[in-house]
Amino acid sequence: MSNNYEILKSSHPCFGGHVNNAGRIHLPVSPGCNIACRFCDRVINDTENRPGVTSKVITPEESLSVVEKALKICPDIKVVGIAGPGDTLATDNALKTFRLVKKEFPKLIKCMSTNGLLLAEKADEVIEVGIDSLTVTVNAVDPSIEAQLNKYAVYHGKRYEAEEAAEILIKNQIEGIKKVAKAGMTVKVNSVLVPKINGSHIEKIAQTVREAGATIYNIIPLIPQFELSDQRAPLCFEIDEARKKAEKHIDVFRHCQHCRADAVGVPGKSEFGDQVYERKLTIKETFSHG
Ligand code: CLF
Ligand code: SF4
Repeated sequence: MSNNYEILKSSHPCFGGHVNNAGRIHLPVSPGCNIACRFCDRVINDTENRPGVTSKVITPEESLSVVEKALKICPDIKVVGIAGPGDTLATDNALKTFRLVKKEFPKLIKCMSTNGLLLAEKADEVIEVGIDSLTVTVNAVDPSIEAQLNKYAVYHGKRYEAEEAAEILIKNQIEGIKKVAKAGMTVKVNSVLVPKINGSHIEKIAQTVREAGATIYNIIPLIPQFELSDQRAPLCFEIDEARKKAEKHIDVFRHCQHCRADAVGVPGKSEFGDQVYERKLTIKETFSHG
């Protein structure tokens, strides 16, 4: 089935719509995570601008008034995205929120981001809810590389470590991408580029996810922190090289802005999160869209 990539290209800031100044609002409704990326600081705070960092988690019901308020402040918003601060499929909050948003704001594009651990088993529900664009963060397709990037996964109530966790994660990501792409959903894959760990593996990831049905690929430079604080961020030429290799297989998105999980506005151009969320809280929690 063909997907809606051509429509997203003009209206979704992360699928090409940045050229039209399309905006997005992130709803931080997903609190917990089921994996443990070694670069994930699991923080909720007011001061940092990093992917997935947020000030507080809101409920699916609260989301509606938040979207209404955001649209008044920033009419350029075309996309409602959920990208954390934890994983969107680890709890039911994200899908519940999208159901409510779909009813109240049928014209807004529904964009979800997940680590993919539960994507294969939740694919039918994701399809039924009518997500318009799905991002899966795939940092490796080889378990020995993934194990250096992710410490463990909690899957069906059991904790799996390192390579065993990586095998489950990768299998479910690829199977999940295949299922939703086959149903006509446009899938973007994000990879966090850690030069010394997956730097020479990017082309393989791009090729594998393209074969599974992904349409577009985004390379996010590592922000060295937490267990990967001793790793360095990629240099410009390394990002460029990785993009060129990926581009042999799949369209590449080059305008990622490392958004917070409660970002509001046109990425890289305007930010209204302070006004919309009245950021007040500083508490420890989880984060996502890494
Ligand atoms: Fe948000 Fe992500 Fe949807 Fe975009 S962000 S959930 S796909 S609407 Fe976009 Fe921000 Fe980069 Fe993400 S610029 S961090 S890729
Ligand atoms: Fe979970 Fe996202 Fe943090 Fe990874 S980066 S541990 S997927 S919240």
